[in-house]
Amino acid sequence: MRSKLVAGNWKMHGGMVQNRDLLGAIVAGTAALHKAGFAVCVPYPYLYQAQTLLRDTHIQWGAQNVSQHDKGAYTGEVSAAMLMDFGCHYVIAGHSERRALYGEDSHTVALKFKAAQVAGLIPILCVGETLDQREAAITEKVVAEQLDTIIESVGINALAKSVLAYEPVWAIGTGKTATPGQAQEVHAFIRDRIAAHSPEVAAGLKILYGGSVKANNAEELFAMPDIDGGLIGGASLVADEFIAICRAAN
Ligand code: G2H
Repeated sequence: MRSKLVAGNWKMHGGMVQNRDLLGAIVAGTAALHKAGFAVCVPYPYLYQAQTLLRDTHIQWGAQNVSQHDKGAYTGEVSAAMLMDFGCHYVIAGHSERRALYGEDSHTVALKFKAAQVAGLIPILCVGETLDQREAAITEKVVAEQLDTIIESVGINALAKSVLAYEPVWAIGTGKTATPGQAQEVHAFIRDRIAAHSPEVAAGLKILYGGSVKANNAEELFAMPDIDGGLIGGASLVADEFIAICRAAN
């Protein structure tokens, strides 16, 4: 039986004062929830603050991106080993905003995924289709390509040590959530595709849903058999919303 995970993706939001209040509220508000796991993926400059405030709590933390390189002349980049220095547990790889705005293709995402695992991080690998792709009825083709590139590159056993997130691009930050049925359909497709390589890996892998998850839709999404929690953007910045989503997963 897979346990659920709720991970916040703060994107480029935050500030020292509001982070302290938000993290304090999340720690307190989820203290009685012992079944699911909880994490926040914060901007790089706040990793030290997250480590300081969360180290003795049940909330884990991570980053939103990582370099595919170990070290070197890569101005502005941050390595996986550096993230480990700040106690990170997770790192998001291949978020659609990175793919669309920063030109990260599936090959680059695979390199980042590998670099994260080599350092000891758990990658949260995001896949998902755009609205045009959904309307052209190629959702499965797009998601399969994103997934297959990773599996071919890292192998099925490495995939087992990661978390997947299905995030339909048309549902991200738009207020348009996939219906539980629409999300479940793609989650089941992803799990089946992985099962073709290894039924054990498929059965154990967490597949999160991301895209406008809110307190008022989390419960029905998380009730779906192949949805193992959520990657939460906007709603992870509001303590009450995020705590309610965590409660829905517990
Ligand atoms: C999708 C999600 C978090 P939001 O990007 O990864 O963001 O919940 O704001 O749609």
